[in-house]
Amino acid sequence: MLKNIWYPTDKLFIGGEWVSPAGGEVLQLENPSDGTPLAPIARGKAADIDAAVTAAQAAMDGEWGRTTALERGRILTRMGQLVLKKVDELGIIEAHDVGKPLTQARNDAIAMARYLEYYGGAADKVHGETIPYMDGYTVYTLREPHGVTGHIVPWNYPMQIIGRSVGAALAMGNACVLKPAEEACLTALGFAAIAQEAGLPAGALNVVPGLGEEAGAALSGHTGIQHISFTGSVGVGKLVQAAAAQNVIPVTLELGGKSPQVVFDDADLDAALPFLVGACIQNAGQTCSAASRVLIQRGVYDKLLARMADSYSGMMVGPAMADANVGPLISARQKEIVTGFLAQGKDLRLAAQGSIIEGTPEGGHYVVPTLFANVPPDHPLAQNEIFGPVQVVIPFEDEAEAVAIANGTDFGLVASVWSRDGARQMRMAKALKAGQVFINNYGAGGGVELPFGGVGKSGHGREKGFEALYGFSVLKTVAAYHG
Ligand code: TXE
Repeated sequence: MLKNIWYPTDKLFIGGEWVSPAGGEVLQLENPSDGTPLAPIARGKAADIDAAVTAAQAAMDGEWGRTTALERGRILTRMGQLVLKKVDELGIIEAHDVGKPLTQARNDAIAMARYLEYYGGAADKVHGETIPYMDGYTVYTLREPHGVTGHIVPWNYPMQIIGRSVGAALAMGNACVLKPAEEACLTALGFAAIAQEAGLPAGALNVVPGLGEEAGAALSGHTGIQHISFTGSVGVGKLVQAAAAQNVIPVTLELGGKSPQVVFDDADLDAALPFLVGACIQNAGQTCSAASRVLIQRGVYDKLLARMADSYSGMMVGPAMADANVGPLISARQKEIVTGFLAQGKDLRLAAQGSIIEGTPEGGHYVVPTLFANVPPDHPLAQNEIFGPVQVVIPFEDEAEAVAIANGTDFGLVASVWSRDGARQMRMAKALKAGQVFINNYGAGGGVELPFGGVGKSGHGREKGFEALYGFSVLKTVAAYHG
């Protein structure tokens, strides 16, 4: 059991209060590092989602709806400052709950604080415009909140995803109902405690943990929400979009990918190497933007593959609190998915694998980082999101082939290009099918300012940056005739 949590973990946060779920049931969280029970959480269901949506609507009609943009920004800024004060606590909680190495978990808390700082600063800087029109008219636009927004988040980066999605929605004046993942939701509840301490008016944020098919489905199909933001699997994303369609509300879907890094013969290989490996292995490969495919031009293929293999051979897997390179996967189920993919790779050339730290608990969900070479682009391991520490390397001859392979999956989240040739960089940036393309880097440090989202089965809509604020608001046109 995890000690030193300063807020209740087996309650829902609705209307500014910690309450028990209507059905009185709990679910048990597990520590992925050793498989032991971590904490009981509330099993929220449809009735609780209903109560949360009602509380959010009441907030829109009450104090929160009257809160000025300036004040919303100040509250978010205070929330960010409180998160920063609690970075150590939140990092430890997340490391236990998600299983990610402590340093990565701590960095997630810092990122959440940064989202709150950014959206706090932006809250009073989003505005409409005046439009020159026919004589006798004054026309202008207003940016208004949708109203009640639903947020269904996964377990892989709870703090970052809550920061970017709920942070932007609150900045625009929406009232939020957040359904965190049943596998990891402790920091979502911590976020509620921090909102309360920062003085966020009651009902502006409501947190209802529970199962996807119960609380999640109830939220996405609720007639009282005006927008839904979902991060998770493609299959559930389709269900969420279908449910939203019944109520004709907008949806933001962030569904993961099979992101490629494309390395040309003229690339700076020393600079590329840490990104090529690190961008896949971070969080044990359980990252929507994981660079799970590396495409290497023939001229440097053998040399670079050998260096990547060396990195893999040195990688250590261990419990989150041991702060190894790679932690466990989130659950036995996720481990089963990943080992199933590894079994499909039996026919492939195994380039290298990492190893497990001695003394690592048997009950944890560990998979050693695995690198496959010479993988055919249409192989299942080169086509499917594995969501584990598994990377495939694919050779290519020329630019045209690189583009065809890179674009040859159903996904389109992130891509990167490694080359010293400026014209090629520009051609590739245009040709790659992805929501974001990085040139001679991967992820650009994850800056909160950079809009983020996918094309194809990676989803639609943009989070992060200013773009998210437009997504979490509605444009109203006002045309006044005054003669
Ligand atoms: O995702 P789910 P899972 C991918 C990744 C992974 C796979 C399965 O490939 O292997 O999805 O992971 C809620 N209505 N990603 O099973 O089920 C659920 O409670 C409404 C990529 O964890 O999509 C949780 O809060 N909501 C991804 C959230 O959806 C429902 C991150 C995500 O769970 C629901 C996670 C329903 N019927 C997984 N069913 C990324 N883009 O980063 C579940 N949920």
